[in-house]
Amino acid sequence: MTQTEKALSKPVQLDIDPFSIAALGDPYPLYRAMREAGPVHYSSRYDCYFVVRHDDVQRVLGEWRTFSSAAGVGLANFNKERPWRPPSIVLEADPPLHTRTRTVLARTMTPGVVRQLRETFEREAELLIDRMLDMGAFDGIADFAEIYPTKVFPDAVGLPAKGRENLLPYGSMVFNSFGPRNALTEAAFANADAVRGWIMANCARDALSKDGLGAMIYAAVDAGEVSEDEAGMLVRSFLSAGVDTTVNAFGNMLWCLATFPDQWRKLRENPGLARNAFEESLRFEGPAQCFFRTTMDDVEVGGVQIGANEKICCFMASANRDPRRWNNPDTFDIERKVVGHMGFGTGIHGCVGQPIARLEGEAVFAALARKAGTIELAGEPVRQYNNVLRAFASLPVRVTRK
Ligand code: 4IA
Repeated sequence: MTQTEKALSKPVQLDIDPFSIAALGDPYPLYRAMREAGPVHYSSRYDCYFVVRHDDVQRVLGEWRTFSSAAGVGLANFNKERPWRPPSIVLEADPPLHTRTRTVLARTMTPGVVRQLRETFEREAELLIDRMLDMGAFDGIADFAEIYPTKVFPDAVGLPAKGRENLLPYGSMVFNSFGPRNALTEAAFANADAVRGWIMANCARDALSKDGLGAMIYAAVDAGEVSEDEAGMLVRSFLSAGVDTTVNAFGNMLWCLATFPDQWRKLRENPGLARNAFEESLRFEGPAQCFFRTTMDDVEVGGVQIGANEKICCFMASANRDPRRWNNPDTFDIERKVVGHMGFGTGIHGCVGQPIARLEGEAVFAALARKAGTIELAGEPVRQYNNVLRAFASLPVRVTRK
């Protein structure tokens, strides 16, 4: 027996369903059990491997040649089944296509662009927080988390105001589709044709303002970097990835602040911690729990041999709680050194919108820290179940002014 043969072991057979309602409601005990049982798990239910430890997740997401995104980053293998929509030309793509499209997207998120957006984002954040403080008691989802990201980012993109109620239903379709076809996916597609129709119509050059991030994408057509159709697809990426993610990041962060009063006190006393606090919430309760890759070859992961054209699910949210990487991983600590968290993913597909997500989070939670005195839950939070997003349907909260 050679060294490598000796080192190889079988994946742990997984009979728990991480996409069941019970697991989605409280995934962290399952992640811990999986991390402790072994680095790689095989689910015969889904014919898919699960990777749960920080170093393995980092490696799989890092080695894009071996672990491809082009066959989809959900459970569906586009080599075997038809995707529900034309694949994203940035998310569901490998280099060189991915490199070209990402470059165009990234240009709309530079520090210079963020500097220009900051004033508006901060003004809107103040208005939002004043409204919440006037209400006193409110729903942290409908009255808070869903309000700001469905306004400031679409405004920045240059999307018309009419029909924006389609954004969240579309996000629900996109994110549920990364998981298995189950009752959640079914429900998300209830009004699919109308929702998809509005999204596609509003990705067109003529639908968008002349001075937004959308127009910057279309400027890349004029410069010969992408085609007109590709530009529409990249605007679709903005609308797919840029709203539900921040909405649920806001809801989860608010839940953290209402649930851990010592951390809220620290933030209130030092609003300058808002940026790191938001980051810590992405480690601790990140909206994007997991994404998949497809193996391009026979490969070994965590001592387990995996064949070609197999799906691997990387649980970033488990990596974010791995005690091999983090001290007290189950503690929400807004002063933690949180670099290396995977709430934005990692590697070449790491969130391209993160400068804008951070701007939104910092603007809103710094304004909250400056203006609010107390934050507490005013009732039982209700979960929103989604195959890959950690989310609340409602979050009753009470706040007072400083
Ligand atoms: C796209 C992973 C998630 C945030 C995401 C969803 C959709 C797209 C990109 C990223 O449509 O390009």
